[in-house]
Parts: sequence; C-alpha cells; structure tokens
Amino acid sequence: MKYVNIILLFCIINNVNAKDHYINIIGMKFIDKIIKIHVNDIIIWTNKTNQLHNVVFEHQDLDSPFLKNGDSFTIRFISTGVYNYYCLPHKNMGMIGKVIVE
Ligand SMILES: [Cu+2]
Repeated sequence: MKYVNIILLFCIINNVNAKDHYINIIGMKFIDKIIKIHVNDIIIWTNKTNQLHNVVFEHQDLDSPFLKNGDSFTIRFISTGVYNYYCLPHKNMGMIGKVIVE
C-alpha cells in the first residue's frame, strides 16, 4: 500500500511541473512553427482564421479533426522525440510545424 502511495505522489508532482503551451493558427502558419517542450507538457492549437485547418503528424497517430475558427486541439506529450506535423490542406503552402519534446 505504501508503494502505491509513492507512485501516486510522483504522478501528482509530475503533473504540477507540466506546462501548457499555446500554438495559434494565424494566416497559413502555426505560431510558433517550432516549439521545444518537456515530457508531460500540453500543447493547445487554436484556429484563429476563417478557414479550416488541421494538425496531422507525420509518424504518430495523433491527428486532429478539422478545426473551425475558435476551435482548439490539445495533446499531452508523454514521450521524448521530434514530432513533425502539418496542415493537410495547406502543407504545400508551407503550413508545417515541429514539436521537440525533451
Ligand atoms: Cu491549414
């Protein structure tokens, strides 16, 4: 029982240290395009345009639905790595981004 309590305490402390990061979709860009975060941090993408955009990862199955103006999409990153993503309709216009999780 003591062991279980120690694990729970560790999880709570871990989440307290986690940070929220905001990426806004403005024009045809993710701002910021490249972001460095820590394990357990959260990223919240918000579409601030009148066009539909989405967030599609190259190598992970974490894709968002299409986001309307004002819609948000949130992911908590639980593993280190480099996560490249793009907006499917606007990839060819350079609408790409990168999350580096340390
Ligand atoms: Cu887009």
